[in-house]
Amino acid sequence: MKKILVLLMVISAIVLVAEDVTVKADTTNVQIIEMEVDRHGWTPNEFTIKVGIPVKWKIDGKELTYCNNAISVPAYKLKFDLKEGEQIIEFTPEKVGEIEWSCWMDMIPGKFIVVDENTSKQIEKKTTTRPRKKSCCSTK
Ligand SMILES: [Cu+2]
Repeated sequence: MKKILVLLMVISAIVLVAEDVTVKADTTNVQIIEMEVDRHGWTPNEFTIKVGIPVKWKIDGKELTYCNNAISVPAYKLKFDLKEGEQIIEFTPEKVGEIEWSCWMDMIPGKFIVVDENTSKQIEKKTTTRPRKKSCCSTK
């Protein structure tokens, strides 16, 4: 009898844990990406994100210049000023594909690669980045 009780407790504990995990997955349905900004540009400057899931874009402004002090993401109609220290920009990618963005003057490029979770395994992760134009932010 005791054994059965223990077994029941173990089973219910497992069920509880399993439920807890499900709830967590639902409430933390957000993807966080982190980026640093200095006079050389963005680090990293390319992010793979999942379609349909809200993104929190944590930006750490370490060294702002005339050039890198604002970011424009035309595809998302997003344009915002950067400030020293941390800030969080939120958006939700609605479509799969490559989203190119840059500093406000279109000099320092960055990219989001938006993937479908179900097909993301088939997409090769690119390690190459677009060449950076030197004229803009390396004067300091
Ligand atoms: Cu610029």
